[in-house]
Amino acid sequence: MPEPLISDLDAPLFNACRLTPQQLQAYHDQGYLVLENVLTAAGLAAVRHECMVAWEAQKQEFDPSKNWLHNSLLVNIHHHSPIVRRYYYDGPLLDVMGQLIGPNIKGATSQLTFKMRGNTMSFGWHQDNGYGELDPYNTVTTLTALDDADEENGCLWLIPGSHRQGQIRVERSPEDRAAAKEVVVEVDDRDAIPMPIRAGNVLLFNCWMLHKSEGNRSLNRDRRILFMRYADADAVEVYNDRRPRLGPLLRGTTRFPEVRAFEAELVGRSE
Ligand SMILES: O=C(O)CCC(=O)C(=O)O
Repeated sequence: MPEPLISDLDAPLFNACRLTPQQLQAYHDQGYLVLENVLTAAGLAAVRHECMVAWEAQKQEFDPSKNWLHNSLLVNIHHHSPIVRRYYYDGPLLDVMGQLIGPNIKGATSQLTFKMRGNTMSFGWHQDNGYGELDPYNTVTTLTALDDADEENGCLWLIPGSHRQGQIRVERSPEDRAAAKEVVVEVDDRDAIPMPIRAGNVLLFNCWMLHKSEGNRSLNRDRRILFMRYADADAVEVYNDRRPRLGPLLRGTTRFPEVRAFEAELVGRSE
């Protein structure tokens, strides 16, 4: 059962964010950043609650014979949770995306990536742009921790500075894509570091950052993450004849009418 939601309905859910010049420099040098307390305590409780209602309605127990899509992902979570939708469309991360991407921003992905206790499946080293190459190459992945995560319960690992290698192309057939087959990159991981994170904090990284995670080996702690990816509003799918990635236009403008129209009614924009 999802935890009951006991909260002050007027309490703020999110804290405003703006990167300092030092944080911007660190992002460009190292390819990642951690932002603290982006969700308030009330926001964390509310997001967790709505995500668990959706998760429990749609997902079954961990099944080692099935793939990560079945066991760990719930896509388009913003369709199921009004609070996630607010956070994805117009939360404090949008100001940060303005600093990292520019004035024209669309949502590229929203999903839960959950490793509940007992889910011992790992994700191999990959770049998020390896799962679907978007151009321009300034797409940002944001991972909002809904639990404290560490090595025991399957926190992320990354290789600081690895984004400087640029796009690593791994052959993927249309069948691989349709089957959501994992993309695993061979890497020299001597400089890899675990990224423990506190619930309510956000890890964000560049689309070329090499990252992975191990299984959740804890017997009593889940590892729940809200994954949201943002792109330039004109970003195209290189693997798809450079057609525009369809995603909600969240800031500014785009040259693609189909992006302007995408989820316009949900965003609250009239076309
Ligand atoms: O949820 C995880 O452990 C890995 C998530 C990840 O690497 C991704 O979704 O790109």
